[in-house]
Amino acid sequence: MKMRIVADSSANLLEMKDVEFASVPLHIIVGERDYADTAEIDLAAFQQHLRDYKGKTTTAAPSPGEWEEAFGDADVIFCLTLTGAMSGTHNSAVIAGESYESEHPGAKVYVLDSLSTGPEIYLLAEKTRELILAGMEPEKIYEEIRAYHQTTHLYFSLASVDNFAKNGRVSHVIAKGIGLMGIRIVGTASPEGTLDFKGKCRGDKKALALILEKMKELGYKGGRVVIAHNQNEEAALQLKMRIEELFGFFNGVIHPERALCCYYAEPGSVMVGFEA
Ligand code: X90
Repeated sequence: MKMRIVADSSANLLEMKDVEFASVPLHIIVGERDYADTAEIDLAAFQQHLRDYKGKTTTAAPSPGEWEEAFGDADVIFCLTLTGAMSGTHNSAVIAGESYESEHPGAKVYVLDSLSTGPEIYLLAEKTRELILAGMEPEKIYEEIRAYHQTTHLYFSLASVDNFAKNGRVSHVIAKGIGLMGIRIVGTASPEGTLDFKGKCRGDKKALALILEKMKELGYKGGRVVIAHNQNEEAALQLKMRIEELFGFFNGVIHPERALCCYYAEPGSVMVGFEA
């Protein structure tokens, strides 16, 4: 039985060892240009274009066809998506799953709404991989992933929410004043899969301290951590150091965001997924 993990590009994940994996790109539209968020994208040039471009920019979910193509010829697909409360990506995956199952009798597509994005999807993908490699049955794997999902969280520190506001995903009132003088907005993914702002901080140091405080409040005890950043490896490393100080080790990974996350979590931002 051929099993495959498929996640959208908001997971900042391009490949996985020892299992079948595919990433499905969201799209970022800057003027005439449609950037598909794949491994081929030149992130530096993309971000430069975003900075320079003064007109309207937007994003788009992958089409059901793009999802289906990524399913390949697998018998069982674990499909992990960006929150359906903020994007059509999840819906598109559900449609693709139904179509794939009807075209491939016996095949099964499990579509899980992460109600989150980025590092939290990354954690779910890692867990799915672990369960596949352990030789578990698909139905049991899906059950375990859903149970694991109850223990994972996302926190973030954003340097600006302009692109959220421009695309009608947060109000202009909230957006105002952020992005000025090193103000960071700290927030989390709500249980419904929407942005839940927890506080404004001056500078990374305070933002990271607030994130760490929230992590401990939620019961973080040194579990797996995934940190994604947009041109702010320094903040990611600071958080890693603070976790090491507290727990004696850092069980995690740090990586740059891919294009979709870079668009919304603008330069200076940090996203943290963790188990509690
Ligand atoms: O066009 C589309 O369908 C894509 C819309 C995507 C909206 C969410 C992107 C989030 C990127 C930003 C920081 C964390 C947000 C947490 C949301 C629950 C990352």
